[in-house]
Amino acid sequence: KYSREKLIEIVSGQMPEKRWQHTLGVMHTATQLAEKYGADPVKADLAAILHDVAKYWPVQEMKDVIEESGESNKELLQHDKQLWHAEVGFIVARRDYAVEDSEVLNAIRWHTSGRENMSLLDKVVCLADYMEPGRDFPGVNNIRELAQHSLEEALVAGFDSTISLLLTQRKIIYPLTVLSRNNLVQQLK
Ligand code: DGI
Ligand code: FE
Ligand code: FE
Ligand code: FE
Repeated sequence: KYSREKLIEIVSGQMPEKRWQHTLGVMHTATQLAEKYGADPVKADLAAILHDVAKYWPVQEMKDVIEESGESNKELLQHDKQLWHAEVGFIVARRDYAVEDSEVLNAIRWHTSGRENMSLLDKVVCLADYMEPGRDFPGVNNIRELAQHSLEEALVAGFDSTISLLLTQRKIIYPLTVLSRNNLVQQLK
C-alpha cells in the first residue's frame, strides 16, 4: 500500500501540470464537500487524487485495460473516448495502487457519467470535479452557489451544463449521463 504522499508523487507525474492543479482543486473541494455533507473526507481525498489518473493515457492503453479487465464495462468502448478515463481509473486504482475500498473505487468510476442512485461519496467527487476553484465555464458560479445548500441541486446543474454543451457540439450523449441527471431530478421531487 502506498502512502498518500507517495500516491500524490506518482499520480502528479502522470499528467501535465495543469491537470495536476485541477486534481489538487478537486482534492480540496471534495474534502470540503465531504465535511459539509457527512461523507468521509479521507475517502473523498483519496478518490480525488486518483479520479483523473488515466486522463492522459494513450487511447490504445485505455482500450487494452478496459478490454482485459474482468469486471469492466466493455460497452463503454462504443462511446466517446472522453468517458474511458473514469473506468480505467477505477481499474488501475485497485490493480496498480492497491486501493481496496469499494466506495472510493466507485467514486472514481462514476465521476464523469454519474450513475443512478449515486452514493454520497460519488456525488461529492463528481460535484467537486465540476466546481473546483480552477474550473471556469458558463454556469460554474451557479453550481458553486447551489452547492452551499444542496448536493443534488448543484449536480443537476452540473449535468445540465455537460448535456447542453454536448448538444451544441452534436456529440452523442452517453445514456447513463441522462439517467444520472434524471435520477437526481427525481430525488429532488
Ligand atoms: O476529466 P475532467 O475533464 O476533469 O472531467 P470529466 O471526467 O467530467 O470529463 C469531462 C469530459 O467527458 C468532457 O469532455 C465531456 C465528456 N463527457 C461527459 N459526459 C459525456 C461526455 N461525452 C460524451 N460524448 N457523452 C457524455 O454523456
Ligand atoms: Fe475526469
Ligand atoms: Fe465531471
Ligand atoms: Fe477531473
